[in-house]
Amino acid sequence: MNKQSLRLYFIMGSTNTNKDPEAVLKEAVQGGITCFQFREKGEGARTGEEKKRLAVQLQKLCHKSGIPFIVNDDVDLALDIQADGIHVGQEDVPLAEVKKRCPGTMIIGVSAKTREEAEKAVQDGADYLGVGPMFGTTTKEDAEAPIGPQAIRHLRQEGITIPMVGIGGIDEINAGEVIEAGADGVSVISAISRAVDGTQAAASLKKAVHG
Ligand code: 3NM
Repeated sequence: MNKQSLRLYFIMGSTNTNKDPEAVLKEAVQGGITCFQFREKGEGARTGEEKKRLAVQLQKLCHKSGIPFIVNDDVDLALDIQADGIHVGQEDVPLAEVKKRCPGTMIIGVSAKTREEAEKAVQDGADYLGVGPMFGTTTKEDAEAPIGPQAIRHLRQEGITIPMVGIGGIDEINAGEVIEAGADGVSVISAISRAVDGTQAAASLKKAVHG
């Protein structure tokens, strides 16, 4: 996968915003996001046909803007709507199974924080890693203690060379540290989804990761 497309990776589901998710994604695209992940999780999350309807709506917007559309965790949905990729955590479907079911062209992202998890993900064919939480976050209900940008620096020192993004509590102030530590990009939810002006928020983050 193209590392450049991981530079500003926006993640969102309907529970991450009080606004219309499509409107928020439009703002984010205008502000310069380079990748999008549909992550429909948490209390009140949509399921079944309703979830699919929202996914397709957001996917269309991404396609129009040439932005990769990645589905979190739900392999059936990703295959059904022919998403550009799928992202799985350590507790989700095993990577080997995802690889077996998905076409070789599909981007596969994996959450990993330790050297062991990262090496296994690379061996099993991950295209990129999501490493976190970098900083404190309240967005993910079961998020663990922050591991900081140094976790990315360590993984690089340990020889992990595949594309990596930092995630968790990242904003325009601390995004630069994550890049400096060796990440190819930053993943954010609330810094854009909860912003008053998503376009401005995305543009500020974009500036922070290019500076
Ligand atoms: N995964 P925010 S932290 C979805 O550590 C997610 O793997 C994490 O949201 C991990 O940008 C996280 O609002 C939440 O902090 C990110």
